Amino acid sequence: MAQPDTNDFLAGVIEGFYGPPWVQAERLELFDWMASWGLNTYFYCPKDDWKQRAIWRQTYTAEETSTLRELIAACEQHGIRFIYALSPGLDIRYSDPAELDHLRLRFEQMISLGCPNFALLFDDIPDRLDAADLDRWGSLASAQCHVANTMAAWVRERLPGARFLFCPTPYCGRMADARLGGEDYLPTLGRDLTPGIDILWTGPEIISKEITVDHAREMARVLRRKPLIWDNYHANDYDGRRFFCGPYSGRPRELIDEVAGLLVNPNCEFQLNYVAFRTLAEFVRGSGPWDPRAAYLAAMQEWHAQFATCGIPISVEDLVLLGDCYYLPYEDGPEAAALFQKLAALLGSDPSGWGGAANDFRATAVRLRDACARMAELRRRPLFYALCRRVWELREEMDLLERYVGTMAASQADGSRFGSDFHLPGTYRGGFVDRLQRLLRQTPEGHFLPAASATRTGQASRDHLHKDTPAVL
Ligand code: GDL
Repeated sequence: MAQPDTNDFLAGVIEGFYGPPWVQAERLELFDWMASWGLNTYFYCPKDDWKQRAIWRQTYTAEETSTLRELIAACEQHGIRFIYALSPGLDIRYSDPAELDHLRLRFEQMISLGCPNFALLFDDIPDRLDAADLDRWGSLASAQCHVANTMAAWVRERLPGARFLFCPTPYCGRMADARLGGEDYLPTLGRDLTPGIDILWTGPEIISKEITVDHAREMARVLRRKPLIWDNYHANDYDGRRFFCGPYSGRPRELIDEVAGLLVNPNCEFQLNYVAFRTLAEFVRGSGPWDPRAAYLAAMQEWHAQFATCGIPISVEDLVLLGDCYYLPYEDGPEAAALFQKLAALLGSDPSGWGGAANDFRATAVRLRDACARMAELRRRPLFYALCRRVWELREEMDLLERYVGTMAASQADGSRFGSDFHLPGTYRGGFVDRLQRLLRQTPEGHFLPAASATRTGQASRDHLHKDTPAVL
């Protein structure tokens, strides 16, 4: 298998999520990590840098340009390729020449700061054209190709070696199947987008569990170039309760030969991305079959150095147990999976038959609860701040469940009589959103059903709903 020794293969990080962009100190730390691990690309496109997307026509202020200049220079010093993107798709009028002037103005501003590479992104926008655009271009794909080809040519006149990236409106298999962007969007792109412009692609899904060689080859055929993977596997902007510190996985090493690069768009919280980046670097630089668990355990050993506390130390074993609870979107780590299985087995059976299994569960639950609590003692405060809201919740659940199992095992009493003064209705699992979430349930196949229909055969389900809808907020 050819290794991406040449700098042509893009391997690195996209700052491309929704929510607060990273701060400069985090980006500078990122570049140190990347340079020492051999990741070569940083792609700047935070969705909520509002001049990137919401008010893309406005140029940067002096203060903003100085931040960007510093960022570009830091990349250069670290031997990292800096790519800058604009996302004009929310309201661009493709057939209005003044819009191209706005794009040129911004790119000009970025070139003056030393920016070497550019991108135009058309993800997450309305997939329709106004009447003038429809009349002029006939399709969204043609309109976008016109803008991207014009801008790529303009950039390359000034920077002949520049890389130019394009993100389509349908950017994953599911969107393409749903004909987002109109009939033949992707074939039109393949045909009309200037060769040499890279096309970003997230795989079969927005958050792809797997990206196979066959999938990449099929996309290369349609797009007439190897896709450049925008990998959302570790992104957590869509769910504020989770983060993902599992290994880069679900992609075989052979994929490297089939794509123009692998760029990960990770957790919003910079501090929580150590394992994501470290294992990506290992994936890209190593050879032979990929062993995600081994890569995870090795990365956790390293990340552990950042978990020094001002109190009782956190062991690597405890960190792995905690990390396993926040593993990957479709997968718990094995230790979290085992803990869940044990608990589910206990709760599904009569306490009189629990025997040693109760104490077994309780020992792990206490370990996990205490590891969560100890995060408050981390010396690296930004790491604690990134973790605290999430591990607070896990700690609460572990505490409750451990006491529940303990009480039941001791008294072998009826479960409904167990109460916790720390978990009262309205404050525990309270809130409007939580109640909304319980009204609709999702089947494993992805269909949504009213929660009441789960047991619609009787009144029981409706009673259950009323019980779950506390008067206290
Ligand atoms: C997306 C967005 C991305 C976001 C991610 C995860 C692309 C091309 N765009 O659809 O900005 O962070 O999902 O929510 O992936």
